[in-house]
Amino acid sequence: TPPKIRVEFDQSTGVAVMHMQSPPVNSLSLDFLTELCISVEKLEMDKSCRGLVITSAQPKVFSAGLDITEMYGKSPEHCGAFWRSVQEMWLKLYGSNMVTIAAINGSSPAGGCLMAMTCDYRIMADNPRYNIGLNETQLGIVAPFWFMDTMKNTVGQRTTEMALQLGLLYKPADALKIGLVDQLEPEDQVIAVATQTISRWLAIPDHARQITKSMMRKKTIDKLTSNRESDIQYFVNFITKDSIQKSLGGYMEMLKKRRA
Ligand code: CO8
Repeated sequence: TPPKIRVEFDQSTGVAVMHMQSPPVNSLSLDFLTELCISVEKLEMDKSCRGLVITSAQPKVFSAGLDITEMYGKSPEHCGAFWRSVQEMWLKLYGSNMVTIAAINGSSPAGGCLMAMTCDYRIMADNPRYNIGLNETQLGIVAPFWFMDTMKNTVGQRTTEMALQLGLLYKPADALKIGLVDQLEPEDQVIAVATQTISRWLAIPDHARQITKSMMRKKTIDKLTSNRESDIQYFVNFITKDSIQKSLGGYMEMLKKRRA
């Protein structure tokens, strides 16, 4: 199978661009997340790599979020392994020492939005057909506490409270208004502007910026690190419930019908 992640590293700038290329919609499967984590870890260990731009090689979609087929009709063991990989992705990206910028060149629901929110800065394509947000309640599921915390840290308590209950997906202009993204750019310029913008962040002494980032995020990260196993247990119990499986099944049907 072809790689689901393609990394371009520019030695002269110290910036890597990570292209997610898992057709059709970059859904976050166990395989995809495993590959992504290995890529991030490699870059993290490479002292010459100081910045990371995350973007999509798929048209119209940044990432469709968690791969629903990994949580539907699967064994508790599988669901547990899958959830551990979702945690791992978040821990690696939210805790990264690199400057990270999400170049959101398409829709970014749920886990896709989470991934974008782990970054230090978000640039989204100015296309009203795209949307971004944590829409979990629309699937009849509940965003875990660390999804909630990440959004709260990004847009604040009140906006998060409303967005999460209603499962809101925001068009780019509205996402900009609430601060869920930081900048809008024409679709074909998102990646170029991201690589330009990152130089402003890289102009700051690494150690000062890194310590600042880690101090800002430490409490949120520690909360998951110290509750990892119970979070997995909670997820497995929740997702394997008949009622939740039924909601997920219905949602997948809806996705397929909408297309037909
Ligand atoms: N997982 C698996 N398959 C998916 C997913 C997904 N998340 N999203 C789309 N697909 C499939 C579609 O079913 C479709 O399959 P097929 O070709 O067999 O019909 C194919 O991908 C292409 O999808 P579309 O035709 O819909 O493509 P579009 O370009 O029209 O739209 C979108 C792209 C906007 C991404 C659209 O597919 C979409 O809205 N997808 C659903 C996104 C979503 O709601 N994701 C939520 C996942 S849940 C999550 O991330 C957090 C869960 C936290 C769990 C907590 C529990 C405790």
